[in-house]
Amino acid sequence: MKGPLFSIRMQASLHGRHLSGAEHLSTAEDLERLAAGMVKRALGHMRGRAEKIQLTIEEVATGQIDYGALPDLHTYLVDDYHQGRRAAAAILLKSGVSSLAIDGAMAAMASGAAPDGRSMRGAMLIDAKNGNRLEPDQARGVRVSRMDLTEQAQQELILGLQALGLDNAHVREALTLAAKVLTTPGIVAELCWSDDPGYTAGYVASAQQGYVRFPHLKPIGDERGGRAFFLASGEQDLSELIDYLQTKPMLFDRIGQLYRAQPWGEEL
Ligand code: WAQ
Ligand code: MG
Repeated sequence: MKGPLFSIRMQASLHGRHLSGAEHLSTAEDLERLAAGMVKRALGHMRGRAEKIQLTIEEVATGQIDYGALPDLHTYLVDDYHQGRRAAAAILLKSGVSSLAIDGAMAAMASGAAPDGRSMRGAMLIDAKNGNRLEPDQARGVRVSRMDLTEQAQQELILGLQALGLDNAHVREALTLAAKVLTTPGIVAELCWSDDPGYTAGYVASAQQGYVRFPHLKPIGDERGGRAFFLASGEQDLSELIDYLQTKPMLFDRIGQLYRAQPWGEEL
């Protein structure tokens, strides 16, 4: 990408509540197209049409941008969300997250992790050992931003995902977000499932296992989704970690391996 880059972020709300968000890093020439796409998304969301749309565009200092690779992608087929959650828990346990922290994260996401029982706008921060929630604002959570794919990586990813019958914006955006989360010092793993009622898939991401997706992590029709980032130790500097997630610009210029779906086997 040539010239300075801009961070472009969209946040849309309906009835005073968060509806939809999106974030990209873009050249000046691409801003208009991206802005139009974001407005379209906010107006055509599955859960209703936005009443308020905020777009924020800020130039990013080129010297601050770090480059990296996307994690490998795996899909394990599960019969339903019960089996999906058990499988996701097994992967998290292998990644060093305690049962206590896993159960707490899943219970919070399943019942709506915000204080009003709805989905949060961002992610929970959870101590991987004792399961304590560490994000300063339990309604907002922490929003990861300022990450994207390079043009070339995006093309490669689209082709690779198409070959697996898996190319959609949920997968591309979640992979990119998870990639940045995995570069964050102090984060050992992530758990996510969508808040879109029609989209039941979710994933666990960790450095060792990559991006491991499951077609079912919640029942169809459920509007409660969320993200949990598991922290290695509650002793690290939280404000530094949050600042990294929100503001460190990361561009992914390489994709990882994209594996075909296989049945989940408890032995994995
Ligand atoms: N930073 C932190 N948390 C976020 C962000 C962000 N930028 N965007 C969304 N969240 C949180 C928030 O609590 C949402 O309710 C929740 O994540 C889900 O967001 O491989 O679509 O955009 O098939 O609904 C994962 C599976 C799909 C993709 C994830 O998330 C696949 C998805 P959504
Ligand atoms: Mg959503």
